[in-house]
Amino acid sequence: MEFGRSSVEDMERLNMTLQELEKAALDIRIDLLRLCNREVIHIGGDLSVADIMTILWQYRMDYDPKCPDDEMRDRFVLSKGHASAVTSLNQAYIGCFPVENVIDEYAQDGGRFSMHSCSLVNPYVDVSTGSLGHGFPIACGIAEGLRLKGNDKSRVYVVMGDGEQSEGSVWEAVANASHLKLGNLVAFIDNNDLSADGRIDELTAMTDLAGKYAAFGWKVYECNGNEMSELKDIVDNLPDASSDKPVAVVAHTVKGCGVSFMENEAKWHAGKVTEEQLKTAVDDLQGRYDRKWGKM
Ligand SMILES: Cc1ncc(C[n+]2csc(CCOP(=O)(O)OP(=O)(O)O)c2C)c(N)n1
Repeated sequence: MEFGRSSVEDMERLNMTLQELEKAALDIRIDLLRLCNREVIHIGGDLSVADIMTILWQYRMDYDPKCPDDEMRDRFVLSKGHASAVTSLNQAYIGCFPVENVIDEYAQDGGRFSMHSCSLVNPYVDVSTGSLGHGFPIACGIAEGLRLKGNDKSRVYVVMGDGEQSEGSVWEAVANASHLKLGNLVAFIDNNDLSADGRIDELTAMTDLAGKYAAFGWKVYECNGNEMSELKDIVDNLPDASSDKPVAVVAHTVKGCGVSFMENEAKWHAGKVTEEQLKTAVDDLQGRYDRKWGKM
């Protein structure tokens, strides 16, 4: 594999250990911070969802960057489209393009890496997103389309935010996916308790998401979405794509996860870090990893 420091060949990928996955998530977070030193990015929600994105792109999804047109591959929809930086970096780590291209070109006019995921400029993006509440219904349509084509192998993975759950279109799709028995649909909800400008429980009534999805007939998992072992346990044991209940993973996360001055701070929904803040952030992230796995 040519690009990405944590890139692995397909056959090796499913043997990735927990430590390798956590190292991959550490590398992604550090690259996010490097990028955030150059450009304003949605850093809070990129950091909260980094473990979910790492396990999906670098471990779970059947996705060969050499064959993006393969009908039998898994599909991915970033419904919280503002987390495009963490998505592009993970795509880079599996070999879609060099990591440094993402760092250098993100948010540049005419570039492949826009502030919100865009399929017009990046061939590895299945659906353009950014307007919250749109990607998820489209993911349901793709899942139904796969069924109609007789494809009972591919899954559709979709990642949403918890603030996004206040969009009415989300709940139309939740009901419809259950009605259509879309067991090939796996929805991750990055439940970091914060929207762009405050706490979800103070802004809307969209709490107890696990209870809500279960009430609509979904198979629901709840976990710490910043704990790789819990995520791995879930993605290792998903029901078959041919099963009859859509799957929701309500992943409790921390906005700004891993960076002391960003954690649980709504003001870090989007922003840029100074050189000094970058150093503090990288020390925080590296220290967190070293305390768990020992110094590299
Ligand atoms: C329809 C729509 N309304 C408003 C916005 C502006 N907006 C961008 S991100 C965001 C907060 C979303 O919160 P959440 O889904 O929890 O994302 P996260 O905290 O994980 O970044 C909002 C309101 C938007 N992109 N689309």
